[in-house]
Amino acid sequence: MIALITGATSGIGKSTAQLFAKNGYDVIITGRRKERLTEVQKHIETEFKVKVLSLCFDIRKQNEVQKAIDELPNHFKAIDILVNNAGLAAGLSSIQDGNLEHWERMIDTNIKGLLYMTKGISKIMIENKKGHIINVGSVAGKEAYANGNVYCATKHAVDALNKSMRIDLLQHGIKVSAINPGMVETEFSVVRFDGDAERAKKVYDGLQALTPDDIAETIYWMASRPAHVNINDIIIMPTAQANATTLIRKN
Ligand code: NDP
Ligand code: 8X3
Repeated sequence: MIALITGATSGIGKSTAQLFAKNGYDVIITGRRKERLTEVQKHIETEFKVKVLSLCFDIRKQNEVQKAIDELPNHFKAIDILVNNAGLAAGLSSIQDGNLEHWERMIDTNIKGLLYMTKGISKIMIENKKGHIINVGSVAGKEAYANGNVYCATKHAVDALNKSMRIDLLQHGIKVSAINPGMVETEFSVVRFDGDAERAKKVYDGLQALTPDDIAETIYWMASRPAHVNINDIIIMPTAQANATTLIRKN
């Protein structure tokens, strides 16, 4: 069995790749940071004794995505699971003050990157007559919150694409699912705040956020349902978070 996880150099993607490997899957891991990919690959190979293929590319670049897909070695073409995880938030500004580079980065990664991967891999899945695509959305794809504007829009797009690709791929027997998490403590907020680790830490102050392992376990559970069962959509939150903006902090 083979699982391809995008954005596996950190956070949710890294935990998910490790959990699939722990369960015997050979894994394809992707990301832009070469050393991180090598580190994750070595760890998985040593710990779980499965085959790992690292693909270093920027998901925003359609030519790089397609090249990586076209050059997949035969063994790794039999992809059972695609986890469309690579993504980010950049900034948290009101619409009139938005930073255009942030907007382009989120749209190009969260929507266009996911589309490039899905187009290439779904074709392979159709040829193989099997497959399951799991899209990592967000509570931001279910609700809009102040200053979340473009990030929320990209994750609403993921929500729409999740529903739509499920319809398109139904006739081919390809499952399509989404997981939409609330706060997960990863590098997400450091990236959102352009490397400001102090500000990022405050996001999780006084509450127990979800861990990347919590999300990986749920993704693996979705992927391991019987053939006749598909989980369309999950919203998963920390117990201390009722919705995108209603939280209980201890301090
Ligand atoms: P991290 O920042 O820890 O991980 C993001 C991953 O995406 C990294 O592996 C990064 O790899 C990859 N990535 C980002 N941009 C690109 C790019 N242009 N090309 C290739 N890979 C890219 O964050 P999370 O693990 O938290 O985020 C994973 C997903 O979960 C995202 O889609 C995010 O929106 C979603 N999410 C996160 C939540 C949270 O609270 N943390 C809540 C809800 C959803 P590299 O930098 O090496 O390229
Ligand atoms: C990440 C969670 O609440 O910052 O998708 O949008 S949130």
